[in-house]
Amino acid sequence: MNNAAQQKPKTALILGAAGFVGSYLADHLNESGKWSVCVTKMPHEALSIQNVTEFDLDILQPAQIVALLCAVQPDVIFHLAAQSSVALSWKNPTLTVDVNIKGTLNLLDAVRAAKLSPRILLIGSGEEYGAVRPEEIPVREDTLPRPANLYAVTKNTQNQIGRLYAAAYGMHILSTRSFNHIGPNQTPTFVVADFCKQIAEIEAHQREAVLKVGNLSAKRDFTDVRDVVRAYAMLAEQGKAGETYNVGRGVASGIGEILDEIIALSQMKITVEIDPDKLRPVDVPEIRADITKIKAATGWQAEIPLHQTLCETLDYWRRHTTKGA
Ligand code: A2R
Ligand code: GDD
Repeated sequence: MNNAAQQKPKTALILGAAGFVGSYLADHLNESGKWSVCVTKMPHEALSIQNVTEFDLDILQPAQIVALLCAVQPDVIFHLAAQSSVALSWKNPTLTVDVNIKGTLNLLDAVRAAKLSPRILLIGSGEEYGAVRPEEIPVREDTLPRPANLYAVTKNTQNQIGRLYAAAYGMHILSTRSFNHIGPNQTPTFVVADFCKQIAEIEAHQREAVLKVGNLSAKRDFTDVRDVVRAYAMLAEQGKAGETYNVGRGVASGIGEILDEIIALSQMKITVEIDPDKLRPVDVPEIRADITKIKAATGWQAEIPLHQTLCETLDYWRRHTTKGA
């Protein structure tokens, strides 16, 4: 028997696992064979992840979190539960503040109340950097964050709470600043899933050949979700308490270029139209990660080419779109 087989698996707890990233992370941890995986979902959500123990949890209910932690006794907590949409944060600021700030505080206070000392990975956002100056791109973790939307404000507050609790209470909390992540099964609130879903519907004759878009001039740093969850697993084991790590490819792609690349994957003749509803009050022109720190700490870097992710995401939507007349 080798060493890995002899070791008792550690327990990983993924909060907010019914979202986009959760199932990829659970599958990745299970495949490594090193973890026993527990996951939570909101009571109204459904989960279809293999080999996990499932719990219902609303992170706005502190007593539920304490009871869960006492039952699970996690070695590592991946805090994915969030209001994750920048666009929705403009429309529902209160929900965004409640879930992303109060929810995180509830979690950290529950860990203290349960007298546990797990490693905790808080998932933040590249959006925290906000209005970066051109000379600050690619952005390093020590760049002054200037959040330019409410989602980014809440994630930056989460980061500060994490650092405060790590310093004040000796908790093993570290944070990511995750840049845009994409792949099959993402909700079409986000740009790549949105474009691919519309193209699949056009191909299936579910809608006319007009693709509705928002701001095409923005540049963002896109990474496949399967690379992202690899980074989370590595950081949970090798990251340093109190620290923040960028998780991104380190390459910025124009949204217009991505749109052209996805349209080129289709045989259809498609017209592009700006939908004013998809434009945001503020949209930072470019965000791109400097990934020196995570590379030095874990050796991680993105491996899956962007083109592959775009092809797989479009194919996912083709499989999930019913053919029209
Ligand atoms: O909003 P819902 O019903 O889709 O549920 C989301 C869940 N969630 C909560 N879980 C527990 N208690 C709450 N009060 C609560 N409110 C929302 O967190 C959803 O199932 C999950 C987040 O998943 P997604 O929105 O799909 O985010 P994704 O892409 O998996 O991102 C994971 C993390 C988040 O912290 C993002 O802000 C960051 O990566 O980019
Ligand atoms: N959603 C959407 N739909 N975005 C569009 C569209 C469209 O039709 N057209 C252009 N965009 C632009 C947005 O204005 C933005 O500049 C960019 O595409 C990416 O938008 P989203 O995919 O909605 O993602 P996001 O950058 O706002 O937020 C995502 O990335 C963050 C990290 O950088 C989310 O995954 C966040 O949870 C994450 O923290």
